[in-house]
Amino acid sequence: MAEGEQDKPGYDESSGQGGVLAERQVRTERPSLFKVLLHNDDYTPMEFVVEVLTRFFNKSQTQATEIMLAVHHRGTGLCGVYPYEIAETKVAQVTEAAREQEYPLQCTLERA
Ligand code: TYC
Repeated sequence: MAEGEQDKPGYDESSGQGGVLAERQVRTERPSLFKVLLHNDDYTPMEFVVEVLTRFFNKSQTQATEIMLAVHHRGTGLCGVYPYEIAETKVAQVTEAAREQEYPLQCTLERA
C-alpha cells in the first residue's frame, strides 16, 4: 500500500474492491424558496413598516426605510427570500404584529 493511501476519501479496506468504494450518487433536494412581500395600504404608519422590517427581516434602519418607501410608491416590495417554513413564519409574525395594532398591513408569500 502506498504511503498516505488510507487518507484518501473513498478508501475502504473492507469493500473488497481493491480498496476503492463504488461511487454512489447521493441526491439532495434543494428546498424551494419563497419571496416574502409587503403590500402598500393607506393606513399603516410608515414607522410601523420600518419597525417590522428591522424586527422580523433583520434590515438596518436605512434598508428598512428604502424597502418601506419602495412599497409606498410601487405597491409591493421584497422583504426577503426564504425556505417555505421560514417564509411562512415571517408572514405570520408580520400579520400578527399588524393585527395587534389594528393595521391593515398585508404580507404574502410567492414562489421565488
Ligand atoms: N402608505 C402608507 C402610508 O402612507 C405607508 C406604507 C408603506 C404602508 C408600506 C404599508 O407596506 C406598506 N402611511
